[in-house]
Amino acid sequence: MGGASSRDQEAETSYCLENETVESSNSSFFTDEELAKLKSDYDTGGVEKVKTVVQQKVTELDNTELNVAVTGQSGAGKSSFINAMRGLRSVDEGAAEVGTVETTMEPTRYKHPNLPNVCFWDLPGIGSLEMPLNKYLKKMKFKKYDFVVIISACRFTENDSKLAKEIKRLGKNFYFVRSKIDNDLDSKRKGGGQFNEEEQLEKIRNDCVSKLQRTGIPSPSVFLISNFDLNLYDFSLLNKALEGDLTNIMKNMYILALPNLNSEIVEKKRKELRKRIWMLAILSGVIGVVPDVSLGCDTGIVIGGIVHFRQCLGLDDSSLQSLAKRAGKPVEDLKAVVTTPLVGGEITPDVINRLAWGAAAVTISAIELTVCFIPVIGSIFGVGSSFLMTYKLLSAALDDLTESAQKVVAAAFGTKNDPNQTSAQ
Ligand SMILES: Nc1nc2c(ncn2[C@@H]2O[C@H](COP(=O)(O)OP(=O)(O)O)[C@@H](O)[C@H]2O)c(=O)[nH]1
Ligand SMILES: [Mg+2]
Repeated sequence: MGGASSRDQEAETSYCLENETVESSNSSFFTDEELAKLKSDYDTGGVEKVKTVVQQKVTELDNTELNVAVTGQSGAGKSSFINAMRGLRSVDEGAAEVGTVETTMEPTRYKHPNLPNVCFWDLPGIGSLEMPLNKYLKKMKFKKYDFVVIISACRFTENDSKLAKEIKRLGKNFYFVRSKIDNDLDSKRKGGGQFNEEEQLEKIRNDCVSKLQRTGIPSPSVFLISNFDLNLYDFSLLNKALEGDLTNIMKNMYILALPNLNSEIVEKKRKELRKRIWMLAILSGVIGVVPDVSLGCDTGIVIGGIVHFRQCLGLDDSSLQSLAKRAGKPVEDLKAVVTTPLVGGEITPDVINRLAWGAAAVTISAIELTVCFIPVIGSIFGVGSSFLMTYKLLSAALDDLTESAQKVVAAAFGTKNDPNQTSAQ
């Protein structure tokens, strides 16, 4: 990429439409009313007026917390589930201790390694402290959590059911998770005779459902998982259920916090991260606001955005180390498949300039246009616009990082659901 003048020429012809079919309701963090207000603000005050509203939304995004409570009997696999969700093995630094008897009445908080606003709370075992349920409910303050996961390793009890009803009464969502499915299948397999995995899973599911029905939950959903390999069984169904229930911002945080297990998760993360690009581009300003001539836009915003993408896509050094350990592979094997210089070092204007993205066409999804700025594309995407450069650089960076994240996940786990690959503890 050359100097400012060559960039300007490139910018003139450099946007095109992408045919992306995304649900419009999920395409931004704004409600319909907020979007309407944004458009009228733009009409009366231009980008400068819109900037304040966008800045507020970015601040809201950065400050929102997602608090997940994990409860169930002692030994059910609560701590193991939390570790798996945080991409850690039980022996890793910062992991929740596994296999220990709960002696405290206090929930323990575990922050997500890359997203400190996402917290998992390891609750004391529901039946382990000889405490009446009412007292447990009061002490655990379920109101403060965004949703609750109730884990069982064998059968859901009446306590689990009562707990679920109380959580529902408080207006919170709960999810029944049946852990240690790997153990169940192993014993069945070793038991001899005909073995059909799908049949066995269905049997376990039905058994959990009927036990819960007997305790008074009319149509419960139960998700079967192994904390040793979230790529297997019902973990993706649990995610789907959660995505359907969570608000836009919470859903965004939940998806970004997921461990990188397969290409589907990486792609979901890309979609979520993309929602931020136009907002950051707005904050970077429009014509005449060029705080850093070397990139033609606000360098701090671009670099900050790329660092955020890299972490959420699990490409920072410590995420790669954790992934390598989980996959039982040397971290060098994972780093070897990375194709972008945005991984493995400091991101500077020089590194970004060397990628020569300025010459690339910008792809704007139809949805982004309808949601945001169709009528103003001429001015906002105009020649020399800081908005355009930021939009271009962040879109290209996100594409490059996503491509590398896909390769890393494939190198770590092989193809999805390959039974010969494990992410064991
Ligand atoms: N096979 C298998 N073992 C598990 C699974 N989840 C937990 N465990 C084991 O079950 C024991 C209790 O797990 P832990 O997470 O400490 O349970 P907690 O008391 O509910 O926190 C430990 O030995 C774990 O290694 C699982 O999904 N599969
Ligand atoms: Mg525990």
